[in-house]
Amino acid sequence: MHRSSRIAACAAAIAAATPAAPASASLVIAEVLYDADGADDEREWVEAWNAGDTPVDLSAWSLGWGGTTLVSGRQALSGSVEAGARFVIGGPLGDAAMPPFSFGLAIDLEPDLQNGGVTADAVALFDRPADAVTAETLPVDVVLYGETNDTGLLDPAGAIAAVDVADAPAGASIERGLDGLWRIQSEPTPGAPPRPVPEPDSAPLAALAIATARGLRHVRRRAAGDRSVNV
Ligand SMILES: [Ca+2]
Ligand SMILES: [Ca+2]
Ligand SMILES: [Ca+2]
Repeated sequence: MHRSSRIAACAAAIAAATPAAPASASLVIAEVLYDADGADDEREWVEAWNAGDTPVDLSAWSLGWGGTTLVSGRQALSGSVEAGARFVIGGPLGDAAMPPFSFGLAIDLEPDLQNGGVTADAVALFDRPADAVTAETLPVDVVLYGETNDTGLLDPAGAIAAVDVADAPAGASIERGLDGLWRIQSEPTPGAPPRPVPEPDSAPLAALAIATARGLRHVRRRAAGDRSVNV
């Protein structure tokens, strides 16, 4: 074999033996039902979404949750999430009020997920096994629900996390829309994409604009005839 051919063959062999750099995994929390209608135990769940373009092996990931820290509860994960797929963790009991769905990982989340309230609670996703996660571990994704982050729960950057969404009533979930914003979802979508965000009802805004225009005209008329009107 010619020397240049041997070098080319050697380079090709090295390239074949070197795994491609893994694409950055994009597993995120997509929906959480933490407050079931009736008893919560065995009926809470978390939906994860693989927003990336490669499968994610969940054995290297874990969930955490709580109100004073992100790891009052921790759950080791297992299974695999295909690119673009959604994976529901929890239960193992289903809910007759929802469309049929199956758990990717049917497991009782213990202790139960916090139920929000004035002090916000959180569910977090970690890119390491549960036994390697401590209260100091930063999550790769986190959702806070309730009113205020009084306990200083941290976001993936290590900053005090913002509260994402108000407390959902029993039977409703919190869901991350395709626009990335969290909302209360009265009709949960376990294992399925979020519903399109409804168009804001423009009628109240139009009525407000008309009322404001009328009010301004009224004030201007009075101002023209009565210099004491305080605009
Ligand atoms: Ca439970
Ligand atoms: Ca709960
Ligand atoms: Ca969903």
